[in-house]
Amino acid sequence: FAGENGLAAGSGPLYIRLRNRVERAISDGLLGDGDALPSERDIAELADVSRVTVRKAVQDLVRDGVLVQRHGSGTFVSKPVARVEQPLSRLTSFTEDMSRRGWNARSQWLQRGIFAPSPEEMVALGLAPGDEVVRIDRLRIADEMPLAIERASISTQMLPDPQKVDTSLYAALDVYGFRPVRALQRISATNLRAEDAGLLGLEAGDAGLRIERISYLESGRVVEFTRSLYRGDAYDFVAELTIGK
Ligand code: 16G
Repeated sequence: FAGENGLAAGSGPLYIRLRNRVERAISDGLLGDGDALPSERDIAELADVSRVTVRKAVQDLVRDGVLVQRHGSGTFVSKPVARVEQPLSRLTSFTEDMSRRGWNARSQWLQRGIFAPSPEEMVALGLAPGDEVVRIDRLRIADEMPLAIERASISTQMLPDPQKVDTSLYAALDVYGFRPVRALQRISATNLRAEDAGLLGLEAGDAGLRIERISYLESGRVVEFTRSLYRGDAYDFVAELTIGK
């Protein structure tokens, strides 16, 4: 940050000169995507400016999205987030969506097993007392970027063995002949809680999309009840609109 002659040699406000210096360090590759910035005190010493000047330059770069500040851990160069444009009218699986884009889909398991259903699951899946439910909770990851947390509930009548789910839930359901053909989906805005944000690589309070999907078989029976949290900074849900007749 010091440069050959320090910042004093340039013209214009000091914090702007420091800001430009940081941007140059990024464009020259001295600081890469996701790299941590030195501490405020170290930058002040290196560039021979006050900490107030450093704070102003950093604030400016955070406001413009060049840097991100994480409480307790420091300031980092922003990583560009690839946005996913997801059509709202087609019933597809995460694995299919990602492979269509040439991305590699994988999941981190949060929970997988057979449980007594909650009242919410009983109503959504139309279960009777004594029925059991398979829960498949996963962090969905594409090309090593976490995109969504999905908590799927399926009746054991349609998915008797949760271990059969490898990469794709829909592929596993297909094996049993229970591929969904129609779904209802509700999308609402939410501020992520710390634990969910942590899994998604975000900060508590960041924007998320809460998505509830209920999928149906050709026969009209419900096959899947899934509650998801998608990253607000990574998803655009798009739909074609037509005028009513
Ligand atoms: C999609 C669905 C999810 C479904 C999953 C199956 C939403 C918004 N989307 O992500 O309901 O369970 O696909 O994907 O809920 P898979 O076959 O790759 O496991």
